[in-house]
Amino acid sequence: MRYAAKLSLAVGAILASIAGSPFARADTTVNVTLQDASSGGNLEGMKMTATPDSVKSGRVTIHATNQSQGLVHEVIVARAPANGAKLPYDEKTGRVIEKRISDLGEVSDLPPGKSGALTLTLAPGNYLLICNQPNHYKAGMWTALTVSH
Ligand SMILES: [Cu+2]
Repeated sequence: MRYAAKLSLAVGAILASIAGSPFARADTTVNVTLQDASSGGNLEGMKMTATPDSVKSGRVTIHATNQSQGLVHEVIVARAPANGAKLPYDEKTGRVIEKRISDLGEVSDLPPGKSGALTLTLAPGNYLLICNQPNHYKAGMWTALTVSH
């Protein structure tokens, strides 16, 4: 074997070992669907689904798709309050009080049928994904995301 070939094999082995290390994890994508009664099926309230709903820490892309036929939806990523407490909520506006939550980023105001994405670096912990269009959170448009080590 010629020296150059040996060298490239060695480099390949090193790259393979890096790829297998926890420092070179591929980005993770969480697909989030946003649905209401206009989306088809027999959904009465509103629904947000995250797939998967549990990921490893690091860079996570939230890819949101609004499957509604008529309503704007959105996804706000927030740290879940400690000890299972509820998010601060304003009954008058029908919205979670955004300035009182740890809002890490959002895919805002997605028109019906549209998709959008957001990439965040998430530490281990419990997160909530919510839609904060008026009354949507209360109608069930939120879901949990767990980030592990
Ligand atoms: Cu919504």
